[in-house]
Amino acid sequence: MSFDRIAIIVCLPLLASTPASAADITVTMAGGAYQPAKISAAVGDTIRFRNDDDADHNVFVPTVGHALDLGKQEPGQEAVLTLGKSGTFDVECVFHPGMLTIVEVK
Ligand SMILES: [Cu+2]
Repeated sequence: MSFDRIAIIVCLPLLASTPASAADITVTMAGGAYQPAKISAAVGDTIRFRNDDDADHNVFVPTVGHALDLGKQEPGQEAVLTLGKSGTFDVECVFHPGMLTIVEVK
């Protein structure tokens, strides 16, 4: 394999997944709450949900058109959500009723 080919393979994923203006937003999960409780973001941004707690948490979106479930985040783990389209949706934790953050994507 030539050096040219190696360079192309290394660079393509970076170009495809990281628009120059995309933001990387961190949301913490601790004490039975997401922080912040309301998030404004743009299409292409990523939200990093980080479990800073000593209990398991979850990222679950029930909102029609945005529904997803990122599974369980154990203490110290994080889940990354890339925002693919505009709209407003709720993020809930299936383990803790009332744990909520609202994401507005422009
Ligand atoms: Cu939780």
